[in-house]
Amino acid sequence: MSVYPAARFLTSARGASQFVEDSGVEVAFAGRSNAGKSSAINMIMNRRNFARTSKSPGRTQLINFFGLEPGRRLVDLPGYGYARVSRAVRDQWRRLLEDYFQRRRSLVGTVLVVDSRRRLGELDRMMLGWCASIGCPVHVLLTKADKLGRREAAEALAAVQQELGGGATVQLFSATKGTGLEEARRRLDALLGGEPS
Ligand SMILES: Nc1nc2c(ncn2[C@@H]2O[C@H](COP(=O)(O)OP(=O)(O)O)[C@@H](O)[C@H]2O)c(=O)[nH]1
Ligand SMILES: [Mg+2]
Repeated sequence: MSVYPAARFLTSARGASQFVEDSGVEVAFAGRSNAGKSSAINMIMNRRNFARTSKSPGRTQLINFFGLEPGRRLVDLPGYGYARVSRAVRDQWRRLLEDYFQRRRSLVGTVLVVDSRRRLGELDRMMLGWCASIGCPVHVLLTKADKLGRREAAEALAAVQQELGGGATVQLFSATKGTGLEEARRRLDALLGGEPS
Protein backbone atom coordinates (compact mmCIF):
# COMPACT_ATOMS: atom_id res chain seq x y z
CA MET A 1 0.00 0.00 0.00
CA SER A 2 1.50 3.26 -1.14
CA VAL A 3 0.80 6.73 0.19
CA TYR A 4 3.10 8.50 -2.28
CA PRO A 5 5.55 10.23 0.08
CA ALA A 6 6.93 12.41 -2.73
CA ALA A 7 3.49 13.76 -3.68
CA ARG A 8 3.41 17.48 -4.42
CA PHE A 9 1.17 20.15 -5.88
CA LEU A 10 1.99 20.90 -9.53
CA THR A 11 -0.40 23.55 -10.82
CA SER A 12 -3.93 24.91 -10.96
CA ALA A 13 -5.54 25.23 -14.38
CA ARG A 14 -8.35 27.53 -15.43
CA GLY A 15 -8.33 26.18 -18.96
CA ALA A 16 -6.83 23.53 -21.20
CA SER A 17 -3.81 25.71 -22.06
CA GLN A 18 -2.75 25.49 -18.40
CA PHE A 19 -3.00 21.69 -18.05
CA VAL A 20 0.30 19.97 -17.23
CA GLU A 21 1.95 17.98 -20.02
CA ASP A 22 -0.29 15.16 -21.13
CA SER A 23 2.13 12.26 -20.55
CA GLY A 24 2.26 9.43 -18.04
CA VAL A 25 -0.95 8.51 -16.22
CA GLU A 26 -3.38 10.35 -13.99
CA VAL A 27 -6.51 9.64 -11.97
CA ALA A 28 -9.12 12.39 -11.59
CA PHE A 29 -11.25 12.94 -8.49
CA ALA A 30 -14.68 14.36 -9.25
CA GLY A 31 -17.80 15.03 -7.24
CA ARG A 32 -20.47 17.36 -6.07
CA SER A 33 -19.34 20.30 -3.94
CA ASN A 34 -19.25 19.37 -0.28
CA ALA A 35 -19.45 15.62 -1.04
CA GLY A 36 -16.16 15.14 0.80
CA LYS A 37 -13.71 15.07 -2.12
CA SER A 38 -10.91 17.07 -0.49
CA SER A 39 -11.26 15.09 2.74
CA ALA A 40 -11.11 11.81 0.80
CA ILE A 41 -8.02 12.90 -1.16
CA ASN A 42 -6.26 14.02 2.02
CA MET A 43 -7.09 10.76 3.78
CA ILE A 44 -6.06 8.56 0.86
CA MET A 45 -2.81 10.52 0.45
CA ASN A 46 -2.22 10.53 4.20
CA ARG A 47 -1.78 14.31 4.12
CA ARG A 48 -3.53 16.69 6.40
CA ASN A 49 -3.94 19.42 3.83
CA PHE A 50 -3.01 18.07 0.42
CA ALA A 51 -6.27 19.13 -1.17
CA ARG A 52 -7.81 22.03 0.67
CA THR A 53 -10.94 21.18 2.67
CA SER A 54 -13.36 24.04 2.45
CA LYS A 55 -16.47 24.99 4.31
CA SER A 56 -17.54 27.28 1.48
CA PRO A 57 -18.29 24.89 -1.38
CA GLY A 58 -18.26 25.99 -4.99
CA ARG A 59 -15.47 28.51 -4.69
CA THR A 60 -12.78 26.58 -6.48
CA GLN A 61 -13.36 26.46 -10.22
CA LEU A 62 -9.90 25.20 -11.04
CA ILE A 63 -8.39 21.87 -11.96
CA ASN A 64 -5.56 21.10 -9.54
CA PHE A 65 -2.79 18.76 -10.63
CA PHE A 66 -0.70 16.87 -8.08
CA GLY A 67 2.36 14.79 -8.89
CA LEU A 68 2.43 11.50 -6.95
CA GLU A 69 5.67 10.16 -8.40
CA PRO A 70 7.29 10.58 -11.83
CA GLY A 71 4.67 9.96 -14.54
CA ARG A 72 1.78 9.55 -12.08
CA ARG A 73 -0.64 12.26 -11.10
CA LEU A 74 -3.78 12.87 -9.11
CA VAL A 75 -6.16 15.50 -10.47
CA ASP A 76 -8.62 17.36 -8.27
CA LEU A 77 -11.52 18.47 -10.48
CA PRO A 78 -13.74 21.41 -9.46
CA GLY A 79 -16.83 20.39 -7.51
CA TYR A 80 -20.24 20.76 -9.09
CA GLY A 81 -23.84 21.26 -8.16
CA TYR A 82 -23.41 24.17 -5.83
CA ALA A 83 -26.78 25.92 -6.06
CA ARG A 84 -25.64 29.48 -5.48
CA VAL A 85 -23.30 29.90 -8.42
CA SER A 86 -24.33 31.80 -11.53
CA ARG A 87 -25.22 30.29 -14.86
CA ALA A 88 -21.98 31.72 -16.27
CA VAL A 89 -19.90 29.90 -13.65
CA ARG A 90 -21.75 26.65 -14.32
CA ASP A 91 -21.18 27.00 -18.08
CA GLN A 92 -17.51 27.71 -17.46
CA TRP A 93 -17.31 24.62 -15.23
CA ARG A 94 -18.91 22.43 -17.91
CA ARG A 95 -16.55 23.71 -20.63
CA LEU A 96 -13.50 23.14 -18.45
CA LEU A 97 -14.57 19.60 -17.53
CA GLU A 98 -15.59 18.72 -21.09
CA ASP A 99 -12.23 19.98 -22.32
CA TYR A 100 -10.50 17.87 -19.74
CA PHE A 101 -12.39 14.63 -20.40
CA GLN A 102 -12.27 15.01 -24.18
CA ARG A 103 -8.60 15.74 -24.61
CA ARG A 104 -6.77 14.13 -21.70
CA ARG A 105 -4.91 11.11 -23.03
CA SER A 106 -3.15 10.39 -19.73
CA LEU A 107 -6.46 10.01 -17.86
CA VAL A 108 -6.65 6.34 -16.83
CA GLY A 109 -9.40 6.46 -14.22
CA THR A 110 -11.84 8.59 -12.29
CA VAL A 111 -12.74 8.43 -8.62
CA LEU A 112 -16.27 9.78 -8.24
CA VAL A 113 -16.93 11.05 -4.72
CA VAL A 114 -20.58 10.87 -3.71
CA ASP A 115 -22.22 11.67 -0.37
CA SER A 116 -23.66 8.33 0.73
CA ARG A 117 -26.75 10.09 2.10
CA ARG A 118 -27.58 11.75 -1.24
CA ARG A 119 -26.54 8.92 -3.57
CA LEU A 120 -26.11 9.66 -7.31
CA GLY A 121 -27.34 12.97 -8.70
CA GLU A 122 -27.86 14.32 -12.18
CA LEU A 123 -24.34 15.74 -12.48
CA ASP A 124 -22.81 12.52 -11.14
CA ARG A 125 -24.66 10.71 -13.93
CA MET A 126 -23.34 13.22 -16.47
CA MET A 127 -19.82 12.59 -15.17
CA LEU A 128 -20.36 8.81 -15.44
CA GLY A 129 -21.57 9.39 -19.01
CA TRP A 130 -18.45 11.37 -19.95
CA CYS A 131 -16.24 8.65 -18.50
CA ALA A 132 -18.15 5.89 -20.27
CA SER A 133 -17.91 7.76 -23.59
CA ILE A 134 -14.11 7.77 -23.44
CA GLY A 135 -13.78 4.31 -21.87
CA CYS A 136 -12.39 5.65 -18.61
CA PRO A 137 -12.96 3.31 -15.62
CA VAL A 138 -14.72 4.80 -12.59
CA HIS A 139 -14.55 3.95 -8.91
CA VAL A 140 -17.28 5.48 -6.74
CA LEU A 141 -16.53 6.46 -3.14
CA LEU A 142 -19.72 6.70 -1.07
CA THR A 143 -18.42 9.10 1.55
CA LYS A 144 -19.62 10.18 4.98
CA ALA A 145 -20.67 6.58 5.64
CA ASP A 146 -20.16 7.37 9.34
CA LYS A 147 -23.30 9.50 9.14
CA LEU A 148 -25.39 6.47 8.25
CA GLY A 149 -26.32 3.49 10.37
CA ARG A 150 -24.88 0.16 9.33
CA ARG A 151 -28.10 -0.87 7.65
CA GLU A 152 -28.61 2.47 5.86
CA ALA A 153 -25.01 2.35 4.63
CA ALA A 154 -25.54 -1.17 3.28
CA GLU A 155 -28.73 0.00 1.55
CA ALA A 156 -26.97 2.99 -0.02
CA LEU A 157 -24.18 0.74 -1.27
CA ALA A 158 -26.61 -1.79 -2.75
CA ALA A 159 -28.73 0.91 -4.41
CA VAL A 160 -25.77 2.66 -6.05
CA GLN A 161 -24.23 -0.68 -7.03
CA GLN A 162 -27.46 -1.64 -8.73
CA GLU A 163 -27.75 1.67 -10.56
CA LEU A 164 -24.14 1.43 -11.80
CA GLY A 165 -24.56 -2.16 -12.94
CA GLY A 166 -21.14 -3.38 -14.01
CA GLY A 167 -20.24 0.12 -15.21
CA ALA A 168 -18.17 1.11 -12.20
CA THR A 169 -16.92 -0.21 -8.88
CA VAL A 170 -18.26 1.30 -5.65
CA GLN A 171 -17.43 1.24 -1.94
CA LEU A 172 -18.38 2.89 1.35
CA PHE A 173 -15.92 5.44 2.71
CA SER A 174 -15.53 7.70 5.72
CA ALA A 175 -12.78 10.29 6.03
CA THR A 176 -13.56 10.81 9.71
CA LYS A 177 -13.54 7.14 10.68
CA GLY A 178 -11.13 5.83 8.06
CA THR A 179 -13.71 3.35 6.79
CA GLY A 180 -12.77 1.92 3.41
CA LEU A 181 -9.36 3.59 3.34
CA GLU A 182 -7.36 0.51 2.35
CA GLU A 183 -9.81 -0.38 -0.39
CA ALA A 184 -9.73 3.19 -1.74
CA ARG A 185 -5.91 3.15 -1.85
CA ARG A 186 -5.91 -0.21 -3.61
CA ARG A 187 -8.38 1.08 -6.20
CA LEU A 188 -6.34 4.23 -6.80
CA ASP A 189 -3.18 2.18 -7.24
CA ALA A 190 -4.98 -0.22 -9.57
CA LEU A 191 -6.30 2.65 -11.69
CA LEU A 192 -2.84 4.28 -11.84
CA GLY A 193 -1.42 0.97 -12.97
CA GLY A 194 -3.63 1.20 -16.06
CA GLU A 195 -2.43 2.02 -19.53
CA PRO A 196 -2.91 5.53 -20.94
CA SER A 197 -5.44 5.64 -23.79
N1 LIG B 1 -18.85 13.05 9.02
C1 LIG B 1 -18.09 13.20 7.94
N2 LIG B 1 -17.86 14.43 7.45
C2 LIG B 1 -17.10 14.56 6.34
C3 LIG B 1 -16.53 13.41 5.69
N3 LIG B 1 -15.84 13.84 4.61
C4 LIG B 1 -15.98 15.19 4.59
N4 LIG B 1 -16.73 15.63 5.62
C5 LIG B 1 -17.09 17.03 5.92
O1 LIG B 1 -17.90 17.52 4.85
C6 LIG B 1 -17.56 18.88 4.53
C7 LIG B 1 -17.11 18.97 3.08
O2 LIG B 1 -15.91 18.24 2.92
P1 LIG B 1 -14.85 18.57 1.77
O3 LIG B 1 -13.84 17.48 1.82
O4 LIG B 1 -14.37 19.97 1.85
O5 LIG B 1 -15.79 18.41 0.50
P2 LIG B 1 -15.51 18.81 -1.03
O6 LIG B 1 -16.22 20.10 -1.26
O7 LIG B 1 -16.16 17.69 -1.80
O8 LIG B 1 -14.03 18.87 -1.25
C8 LIG B 1 -16.49 19.28 5.52
O9 LIG B 1 -17.10 19.94 6.59
C9 LIG B 1 -15.88 17.95 5.95
O10 LIG B 1 -15.34 18.00 7.25
C10 LIG B 1 -16.79 12.11 6.25
O11 LIG B 1 -16.36 11.06 5.75
N5 LIG B 1 -17.58 12.08 7.38
MG1 LIG C 1 -12.89 20.41 -1.97
